[in-house]
Amino acid sequence: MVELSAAPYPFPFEADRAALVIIDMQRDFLEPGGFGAALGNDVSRLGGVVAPLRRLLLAARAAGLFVIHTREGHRPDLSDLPAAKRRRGRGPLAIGDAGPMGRILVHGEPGHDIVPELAPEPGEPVVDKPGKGAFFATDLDLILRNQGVEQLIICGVTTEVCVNTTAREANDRGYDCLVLSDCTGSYFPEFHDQALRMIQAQNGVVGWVGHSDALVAALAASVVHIQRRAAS
Ligand code: TIU
Repeated sequence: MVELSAAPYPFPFEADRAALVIIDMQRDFLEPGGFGAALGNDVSRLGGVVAPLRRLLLAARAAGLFVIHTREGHRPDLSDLPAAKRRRGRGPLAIGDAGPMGRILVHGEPGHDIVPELAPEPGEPVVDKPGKGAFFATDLDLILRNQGVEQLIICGVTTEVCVNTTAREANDRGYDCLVLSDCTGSYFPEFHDQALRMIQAQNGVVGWVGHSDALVAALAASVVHIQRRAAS
């Protein structure tokens, strides 16, 4: 166990019980012409997350930490898209409409892909999620429990929407969550700050907030490849 600097108090990191969960680092949220832009957002605000998250991802792979990616999106026939989700927030383009990166937030389209810098490697599960939370209507919980995971390092976008929803879902399911401030991002800086405050408030009512520097250092210092415990 390594104590990582975090708020509201150090996070007791146990690498063999932990997973790095990377939320929705998709072109649809980070690049012009996708879902984020269709909602009226300045997508350039998320760009700063890629470099620190890539550094962490490479450190996690080198150390053997379990890595899992999520993607928000829908079936091409939109049968898993609630009518309310399609109606709400629609700008010039709605979910399922054709845009410059293909149909907005639809499986298999270029915009649905994870950005190349963070592309999943073999052995890293990719969970497709129709909602904001990564546990809703997915097999994420099953995958994590099968791997003996009890701690989640949560990164990705956006801090107050899919990251926060996922942290809350995970917290209620009994996982300890560490959310990394520099590896999460929002279209709204004030929402990013407040979302992180909400997680750590009340002595960690949802979890911990830390920085990737501490985790990267801990992973780099691990002399042996992490031996993950399989669930018994
Ligand atoms: N709109 C917004 O900030 N986020 C989303 O719709 N999805 C995710 O956060 N992934």
